[in-house]
Parts: sequence; structure tokens; C-alpha cells
Amino acid sequence: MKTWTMAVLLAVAVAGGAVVRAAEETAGQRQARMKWWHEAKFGMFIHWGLYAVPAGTWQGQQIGGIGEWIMNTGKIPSADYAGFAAQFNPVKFNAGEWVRIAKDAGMKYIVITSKHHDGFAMFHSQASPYNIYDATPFKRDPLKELAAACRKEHIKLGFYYSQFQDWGHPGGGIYGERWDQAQEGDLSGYVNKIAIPQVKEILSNYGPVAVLWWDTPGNISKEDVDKLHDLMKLQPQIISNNRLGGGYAGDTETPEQSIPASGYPGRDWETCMTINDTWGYKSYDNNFKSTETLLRNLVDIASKGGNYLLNVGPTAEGVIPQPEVDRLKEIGAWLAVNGAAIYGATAGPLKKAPAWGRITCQPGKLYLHVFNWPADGVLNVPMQVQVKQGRLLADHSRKLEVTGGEDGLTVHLAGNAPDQICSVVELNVAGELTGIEKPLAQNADGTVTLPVAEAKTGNEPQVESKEGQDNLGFWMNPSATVRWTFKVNQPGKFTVRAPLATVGATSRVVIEVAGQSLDVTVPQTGDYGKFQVVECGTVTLDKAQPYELIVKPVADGWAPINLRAVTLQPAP
Ligand code: H79
Repeated sequence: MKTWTMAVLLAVAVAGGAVVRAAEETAGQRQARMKWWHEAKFGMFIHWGLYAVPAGTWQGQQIGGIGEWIMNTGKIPSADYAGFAAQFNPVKFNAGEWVRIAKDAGMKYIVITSKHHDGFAMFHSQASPYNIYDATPFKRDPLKELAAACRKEHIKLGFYYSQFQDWGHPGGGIYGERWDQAQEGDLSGYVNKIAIPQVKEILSNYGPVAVLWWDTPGNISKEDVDKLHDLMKLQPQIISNNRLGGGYAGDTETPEQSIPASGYPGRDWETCMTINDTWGYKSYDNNFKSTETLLRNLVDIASKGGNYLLNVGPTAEGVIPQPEVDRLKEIGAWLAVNGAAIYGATAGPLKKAPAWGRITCQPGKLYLHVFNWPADGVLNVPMQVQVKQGRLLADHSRKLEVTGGEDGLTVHLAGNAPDQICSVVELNVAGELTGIEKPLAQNADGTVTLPVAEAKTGNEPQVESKEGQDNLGFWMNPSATVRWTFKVNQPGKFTVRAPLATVGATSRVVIEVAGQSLDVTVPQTGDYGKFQVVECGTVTLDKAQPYELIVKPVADGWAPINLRAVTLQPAP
């Protein structure tokens, strides 16, 4: 996790708690407002702006990081950056084609950058001439065209708007230092002269707006945030995210480039992610994720109850790069066969995903998404439920035998996997459904591993999964604790270790188990993603019985930490 992300989320978390519409909206009304979004599951994020012109290169230098940040990362003077507008003439832009690409991918909604941090509006704004209609040879309003194309094809359209960061107008917010005189000014002046009028425009001039995707809350005053918030009344059905600031929780959590290990119980959420390593187009970023990764991400997210907002970064000519289109097409082909297991599906019933894949639910149905087709054709599903029929979505004629036992259901998969990436088994089920989850226990060699994905944490901290490694982060609150229950059958003395990370200063926690308490100093590792295995001490667990282990911040000397696991190893 980047420190920066952490700071922004901290701003949200600290202010958090307020619920946007609690006063005006009943649970039933909210459910009705969110219905299309719950069914949609899969949307297209579009990052398109002036940054597509430099496309990652400035004065012959390739600028590192994400493409839409090039002005900031490359410290490009405002006048030079504004100069890109003269070269921005996306004559190949065809709104109908973009909508077709989204539709063919099986996506149900689009969220496009109406103005990113660079401050350049991608619509015809009256509030500032620094926009695609007034400042480029293009002289068209792509958001107007996209809104019309989406309406025609029944695709929902939402707008991203960077309310705080604006490097192109005086007074606009900046993460980091200003680098140009032209940026000098007062934040409230910018918010009232640019952000508020522009948000009013995008919510007034483009028909129904399905989503407002705020980004980077920053430190706009509460008074000004309230004004931004109240503009959403212009679109009473709009769905907004949690990045406005000012204590507004919004409708959705927005993990960026990561999939939370257990979703966000009690909250709607949407993972946004790039197909390569940039949001805005970079000519030389060819690090495209495979269709397998992207599709399994969609399934993983659906199995945890979330939505997937997958990004494309069109070029300055207005073209979505072909490698992105190719991958989206393949996902769409899979959804055309297996969509019943995704659209409108809810999270699977198990806390922990089975090793063979993922599970999603529909009323009366369970969908087994098989990533790893078992060689012996036998699939164990650790849950008890009455099964009326099992079949493959890819081939309805292949009926599958399903038997029940103490360890749960056994599905007999005759033949080969119909899909190398993910084959879906549909089970018609009846009655109560119970998961059979094995409690954490000692391994044969006596060690106990307590992974963060299996910890009880309450609402905070949260487990994220990155590159296959679970990581418990966003642990800002010193009164939050993390606990596990596990069974010991070989009692004895154990050495306790934990991979830990913190930045800035050391931090302190205590680990409590069986009435014993270990004082742990978390070393500075320099990065929340860089872990050091800390020797915490020894404990004695002298009975064959379940124990509870708790990790608790120490009030004095606590700083936010990240944790991967706690292990107990038999000590000599
Ligand atoms: O719009 C996309 C990003 O531009 C935006 N959110 C998504 C949806 C975003 N803003 N900030 N961040 C994401 C994270 C910022 C990371 C940073 Fe950096 C690390 C900013 C400064 C250090 C990356 C590396 C950008 C510049 C250098």
C-alpha cells in the first residue's frame, strides 16, 4: 500500500460515519436506487484527457508512473501542458464504437473522466475555457456524444470528476508541491469558481448521470464540500463513491488496483483497475494483464459481492488501444456463456474461497467457478445443501452427478474443462445452506499459521490482496484489534513471529494469548508493502483446546501498521 493512498483514505476514515442520504432515504428506496448497479457487476472506466497527447513522454524523456499524472510527475509548466491542447484533435473518436466495445465486453456501465487532476475538462464548460471544446481544434463535446450513444444502447453513463486536485487552475489542490506560479491561489476560490460550476454542468447538461466518481478528497473546507455534495440533488438517482470527503461515506467503497480479501461486509464496493499499468494512455506501456487474470478478477470480485470497474486509456486520436479491446472481447465472449453466474449474483457463502475457484449465488442457485479443473474430475464443495440438479453453463447437456457427505458436496465433473480460464457449474439448490469451515488448527509439525484473511477484525483494519499475498492494512484506529481462534492438539511452548511493516517511526502492539502478553516493537520498514518478520517472544499453550490470540495496538507509541500473519512455532 502506498503511503499516499493511505493518507487519502485516512481523510475519509477520520471524517467517516456520516451517511449521505440517511435522512431522506429508506432502506427500500436505497435498494431500488442501487438495483441496476448491483445487477451490473462490470463497468468500463475511461481515462481520457490531455495527457493522452504526451502519452508518457515529455521533452524526449519517458516519465515514470501513471500517464494521467505526467504533468505533476514531470513538473511540466502549466503553459507547456496547456500547449498540448493545440495538438489534441481526436478525429477517430466514435462514441458509438466505444459503447459497442463496452457492450461486447459484457459491461453495463461506463464512467469517464470529465476532468482529471490536470484540470482540463473533457466537455464544453462555461466555467473555464480550458476544455476540449474551446481549447482544441476538435471543437466537439465528447461527453455529449457519449451520453447519446449510451442512451441509445442502454448503457449507464457516469462521470469521474477530480474535485480537489486541479493543477491547471489557480488555487486548485495538488498532492505534493506546486511547481508553477500559475498554480498560486486559494483553494476555496478554485472550488467555487471551477469545481462547483463544472459539477453543476455535468449534472445538468448530459441527461441522466448514473454515477459521480469523485477522486482525491484533499482538504476542501467542510462548507465547500457540502456545496459539492448538495449538487448531487440535481440527479436524485445518482450513485456516488466514498471519495468526496467532508464526512460523506457515499454509496460505494473504492479499492484501487486491489481486491479486498473478504469484500466490505455491509457496504457496496467496486474495485477499479487498469488493464496495463496506467489509467491515462502511455504509448510504451505494454504490460497488459492477461485475459485470464482480468476474467478471474471479475469472478473473484463477484464472489465477494463487489463490482469491477475496468479501465481503458484511449489515445489522443480517440482510439481504445487494440490490446485492451482484444481482452475485453474475450471477457465478453465468456460472459455471453456464463453471465447467469455474474449479473445480479451475490457473494458466495464461504468465508474462504476453495482452492479450485470461486462461488457466486443467485436465488435457488449456486455457481461454482472452476479455475483449476481437478484431474480426477472430483470437486469438493465444503457446504451442506440439498442439490436438485447440476450442469455446466457451457454445455447444458452435460448433467453432473452431485453427492453429499460429511465434508460437503462432491460434484463429479465428467470430461474436460469447457473453459481453460473458468468453467462454471450451476447447481439448483433448495433449503438452508450451511458452509463447513474447518477451524484453524496446528499443522502436522505443530506450527500454527494465523493468516490475516481469517482474522476477525470488525470494520477496520481491512485485508487487501496484492499479487496473491494477503495484507492487513488501513489500520489507523488504535482501538481496533485483530483476533483469531485456533485449536491446539499438540500443546507446548511456541515462538511467536509476525511479518510487520510501518513507516515514519516504530510502532507498538501487544499480542495476547492464554493470559500471556508479548510486547512487540514494529520496526520501521520504510514502506507499508515492505515486511520484516518480527520475533515477538514465546508463549505456552499447555492444553489441547481452542485458544484466542489477539493483536492490540499500544496507546503510547502506536503508529499505523501493516500485518501479514502471526505464526506460532513449537519452541525447544
Ligand atoms: O484516476 C486514477 C488515478 O490517477 C487516481 N485515481 C485513479 C482512479 C489517483 N490519484 N492518485 N492516485 C491515484 C495514487 C497516487 C499515487 C501517487 Fe504518484 C504516488 C502520486 C504520487 C506518488 C504515481 C506515482 C503518480 C505519481 C507518481
